[in-house]
Amino acid sequence: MVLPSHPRYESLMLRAKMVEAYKNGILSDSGLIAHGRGEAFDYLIGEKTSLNAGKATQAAAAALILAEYPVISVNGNTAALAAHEIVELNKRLNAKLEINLFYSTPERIKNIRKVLEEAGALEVLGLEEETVSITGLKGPRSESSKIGVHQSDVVLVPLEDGDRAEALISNGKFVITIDLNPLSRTSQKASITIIDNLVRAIPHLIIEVDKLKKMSKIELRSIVNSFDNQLNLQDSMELIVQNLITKED
Ligand code: PTJ
Repeated sequence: MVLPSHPRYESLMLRAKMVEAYKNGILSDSGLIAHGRGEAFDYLIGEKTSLNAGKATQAAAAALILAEYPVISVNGNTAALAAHEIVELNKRLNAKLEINLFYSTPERIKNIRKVLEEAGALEVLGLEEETVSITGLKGPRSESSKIGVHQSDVVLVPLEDGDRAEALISNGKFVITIDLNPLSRTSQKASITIIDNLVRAIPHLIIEVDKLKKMSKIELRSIVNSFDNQLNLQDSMELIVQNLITKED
């Protein structure tokens, strides 16, 4: 048994949650590996929300509030780690929730739908509705719901794969991602990248949405326009370098 005093306690608890989600047919086998990569980057950023992640979260909240047709895309890792929080965020934004899987199987879609519905989701897209292929992508992951991602102006895609993120941008979407790796293609290509663990980023996003909802459109636009994703990613990389120099445990 891992004691709460263990320095990696929270990280190990999350790992156990992912193993459980894999056994329950929610997470793909590659999702476990992706989580391990995330763990390594989380360790390097200090396992806490950085100042620059806070700035990106604020800009993401502003963009999502301003959106005319916001959509939150859910994959296995997101459902396993933050189903309740994603559903809560979705309700605050009056957004659409769509299941989009890289390693798609009818069984996993069914299981993820159940997790989201149990977390309180009233409508889940990505199941039976008509789909449209995202230009520039091939295969099952190119399909997106006609009344979901296809119609969106702003899309939140946590832990997205690089090809899909790039294709969404080329299709004119404003793409917000959450990814612990500032070097990933998704991080580099997205309109706004939150370099933080999904389990910290979504609750912070909910708090920011609540705060910013009182602001005018002009103020919100100014927050989005003054955000520079490349500069923010650079800050995350500098944080990692600093931590590598000074880290003790
Ligand atoms: O559920 P599916 O079938 O859609 O598959 C989802 C995965 C994540 C397996 C798929 O999209 C994939 O292969 O993703 P990648 O290309 O491995 O990218 C995952 C990214 O998420 C990596 O850059 C990881 O560092 C990052 N990551 C992993 N865990 C977390 C994370 N970022 C934020 N929070 C995490 N908890």
